[in-house]
Amino acid sequence: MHNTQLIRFKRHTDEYGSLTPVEAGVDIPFDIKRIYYIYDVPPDVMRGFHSHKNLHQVLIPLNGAVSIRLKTPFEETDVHLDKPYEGLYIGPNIWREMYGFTPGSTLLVLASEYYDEADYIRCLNVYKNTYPFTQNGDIK
Ligand code: T46
Repeated sequence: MHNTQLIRFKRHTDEYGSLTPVEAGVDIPFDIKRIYYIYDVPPDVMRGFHSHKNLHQVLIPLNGAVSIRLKTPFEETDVHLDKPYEGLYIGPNIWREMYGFTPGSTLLVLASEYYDEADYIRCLNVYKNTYPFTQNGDIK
């Protein structure tokens, strides 16, 4: 989907296990100002339901799995994350909903900015009405 991308990181695997390095500006298309992680999510809980005005993020399922529903006023797609060597980049102006967290899963998020509630749009109608692009990607 527009303004989102699956990123595959390097994997160093041998008989002692696996290691995945993640470098800002190399594997991640922004400087990382904040990390947070989501865990202990009960079954059947959905999270998210918002978009961001300026924030860039990469979501990495460190263990377990989670599904992400991505929406714009014109597109919708679901991405299943279950590999610790794959991350989902989500740019600004994309609505996201997270669901299907497996028991014991941990979702790591790398973010381009410090936490700022003013950057969130948490109402789907406001999101749709203020979406800055037309269907063919031109600025409104
Ligand atoms: C996103 C998805 C993938 C903070 O105090 N600092 C933080 O850095 C964050 C991210 C959250 N919070 C507080 C705000 C709320 O009181 O933690 C509480 C839960 O946040 P929220 O309901 O926004 O969590 P999610 O899982 O719905 O969304 C989070 C991120 O907020 C959001 O940016 O894209 O994960």
